[in-house]
Amino acid sequence: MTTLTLSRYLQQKLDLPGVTPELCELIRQTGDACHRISDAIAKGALAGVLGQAGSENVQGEEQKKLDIITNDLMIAATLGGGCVAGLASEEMDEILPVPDGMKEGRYLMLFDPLDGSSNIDVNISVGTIFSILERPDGQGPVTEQDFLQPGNQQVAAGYVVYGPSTLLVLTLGDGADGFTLDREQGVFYLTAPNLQVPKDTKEFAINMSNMRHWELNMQRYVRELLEGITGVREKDFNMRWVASMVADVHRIMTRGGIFMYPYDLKDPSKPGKLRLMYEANPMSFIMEQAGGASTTGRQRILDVTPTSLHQRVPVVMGSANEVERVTGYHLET
Ligand code: P6P
Repeated sequence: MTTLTLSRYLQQKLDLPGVTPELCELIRQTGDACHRISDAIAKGALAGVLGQAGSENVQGEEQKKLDIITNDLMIAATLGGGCVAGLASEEMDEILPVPDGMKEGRYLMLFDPLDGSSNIDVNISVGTIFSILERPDGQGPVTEQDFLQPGNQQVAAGYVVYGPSTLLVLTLGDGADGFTLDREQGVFYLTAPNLQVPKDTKEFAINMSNMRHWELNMQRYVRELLEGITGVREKDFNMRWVASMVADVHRIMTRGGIFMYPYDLKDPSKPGKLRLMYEANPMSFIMEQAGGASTTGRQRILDVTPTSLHQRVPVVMGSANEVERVTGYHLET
């Protein structure tokens, strides 16, 4: 099977509006970082990279050693690469502008360097998520406000899932394509072109332990899934929950499903657990490009106007007909 490398694929995309050599170079740099991340994760305990780092991130979450290692790898591969004006990460309180003396590029990249890191110590799949925006016109150092663009402004987005194999799923706004890493060569090969999410599904993904904290209509919707043909639904459903968004969403990208981390009354100050800028937005862009849908339960996630870098949103994404059904439940706050 003569398969296309990521580099050749990107060259072929240059004729798309909005795809520039700089954007392609940034994606190549990110792919290189994810190759190194994959190697670090694969070594696990042998590299002394497991366990707690003894610090907390801006979310107040315990940081794993690999959270910091992977964040450093993403920065090392892109900050000085001439393609970005700045970076933002789940693991960093504030944005990271390109330092003086380094070449500034036209893009902003936001990322979750190790999504699902609570799974790393028990050897369950984790991932990297990245979102790429154009820097707004303007002079001087990039500011946090420059990053606060709605998801519909993304020029590219991708995730890498570190599982039995290391897979990259990427969109440049012209569909979503899957690549597999040849670890010996350090090359991503196109292995799943033009991903299409089935419009219907029999599989849902949610953390059921939070059920009592959901809005009543969300509780009703999930109860109906559990009741299957014994209730109002026309079929029975299966459930999966990996607790790594990248792994759960990749399964849906591959065979359909609906992923929900809904509005949660446990802590009204946090309307959901997942972060808009570097989890929900990139995954929603990819999902929509593959024919899926993604809402907060009330509105399209890509149309949410950001107010802060680490803000959270409720997420309902996956097979379009099922997402539409949930959103139609007129979830009341
Ligand atoms: P819970 C990982 O910590 C994460 O941000 C997502 O990757 C995942 O979908 C979710 O949180 C899991 O949350 O509450 O089930 O542990």
